Amino acid sequence: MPFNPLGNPALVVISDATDAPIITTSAGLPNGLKGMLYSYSLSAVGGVDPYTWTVVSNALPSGLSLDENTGVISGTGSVACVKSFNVKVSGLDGRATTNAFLLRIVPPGQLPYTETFENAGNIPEGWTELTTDRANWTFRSGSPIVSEGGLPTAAHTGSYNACLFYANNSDYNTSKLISPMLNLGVGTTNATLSFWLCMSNIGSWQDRLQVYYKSAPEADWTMLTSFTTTLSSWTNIVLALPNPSSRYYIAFEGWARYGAGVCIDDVMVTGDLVMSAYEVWKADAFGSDVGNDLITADGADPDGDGIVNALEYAMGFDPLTVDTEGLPYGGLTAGYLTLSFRMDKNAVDAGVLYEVEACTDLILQDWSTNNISPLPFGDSNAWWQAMYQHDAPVTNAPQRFMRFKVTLPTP
Ligand SMILES: [Ca+2]
Ligand SMILES: [Ca+2]
Ligand SMILES: [Ca+2]
Repeated sequence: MPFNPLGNPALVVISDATDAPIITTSAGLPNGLKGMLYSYSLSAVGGVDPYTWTVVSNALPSGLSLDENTGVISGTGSVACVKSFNVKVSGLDGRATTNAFLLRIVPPGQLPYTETFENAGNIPEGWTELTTDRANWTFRSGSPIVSEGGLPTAAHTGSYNACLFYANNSDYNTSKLISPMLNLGVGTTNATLSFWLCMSNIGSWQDRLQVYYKSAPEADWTMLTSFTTTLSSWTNIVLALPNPSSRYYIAFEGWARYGAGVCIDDVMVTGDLVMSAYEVWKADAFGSDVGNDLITADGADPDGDGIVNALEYAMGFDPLTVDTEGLPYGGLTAGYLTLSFRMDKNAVDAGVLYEVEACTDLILQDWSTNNISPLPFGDSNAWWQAMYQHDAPVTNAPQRFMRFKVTLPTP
C-alpha cells in the first residue's frame, strides 16, 4: 500500500499494482421484477483501474447485460428466473478476480410491494373492501374536512391517500381495506409492513385503526396492532409481519366516528425474499393460485395435457396451456433406439437433473442408466433439444424401452 506517488503524504492509495482488483459486491444481488427496469452496480477495490467487467460463465437473466466499463448490470428482465453466473473484474495490468453471483427476476406480486393509492380516486387494482357498516374507504387528498380543521391537509405523497371517514353517527363505523394477495415467499426473513398514518381528532372525537394480517385466504384475520390516539401529522408506522407465506393479506380496519378520518398512504411490504428457481417459475405461471396444491403441486396437471407441472418446468412448457409442440419423441437413428426431449435452459441452470433410462422388459421394469449415451444436442434460444441413444444396436434386442426422468433440486 504505497503512498500516493504525487507526493501528498495525507493520501494513501488503496490500490496496489501487484494485486488484482477485489470485488466487494456480495453474491446475492437484489431481486429484479419481471418487465421492470433493473440496474445495479457491481463494485471492486484495489488493482489498477480502469477495470474491465465480464461475465465468464453462465449467463445473466435474459434482457440484462453487464457494462464492461462501469460494472453496472442493467436492462429489463423478460423471464422470471434465478440465474447464477460468474463475473470477472480485470485491472489494466490484466490481473483479475472472479466472483459468483445470484440474481432473481421475480414476477410482479413479489416483494418489495408498494401501494401509493394514486389511482385517480379509485380503489387500487387488487385491493378490496369489506365493510360491515355505513362507512366506506375513499381515495382523496388528505382529510375530507380540512375546512373544519381536519388533518392531514394533503396526501403524504402524490395526490391521493386512502381515508375512512364517517360523521353521521356517534357509533364507530368500521371497514377493512384489504391488500391484494402478497407472495411473501417461503422462508422469508425480515418481512416488514411500512405505511404512513394520519388520524386527527375533532374536539374529543377520535377515529381508530386496527391492522390485521392473514397467511392464507381461508385463514382468520389476526390483529397486529391498533391505533387509538391522535396522530395529527403523517407518521411512519413500521410493523414486523409474522408467519410469512405465499398467500398473505394485510387489512387496514378503520373505525370512524366524527374524527377527521383514518388516512393512510405509501404502503410498503419488504423482506428478504428467498425463492428457488422453481418457486419463481411457479409464481410467474400460477399468479394468485400459488399455494393451491390442486393446481400448483409438482404432480398436478391443471391444463390436462398429461404433463405434470415438474415436467412442464423441466421442458419449458406452459403449465396452463395444452402443449402439442415439442413433445418428447423416440425413434431409430442409424440402427439405435433414441429418445429426444427439451431441456429448458433456465431449469438446467437451476440444477434440474435429467436422467435417461432404458429397459428390456416392462414387466420386470429393469430400468437402468447403463449403456445410454448423449448424441449432440440441438440449441434453441430457450432450450436444449436433448438426444440420447441406447448403445446396443436394435438388431441385438427384439424390444427395448427408453424413458427420461427429472429430479428437481432440493430448495
Ligand atoms: Ca399517495
Ligand atoms: Ca400439464
Ligand atoms: Ca402444458
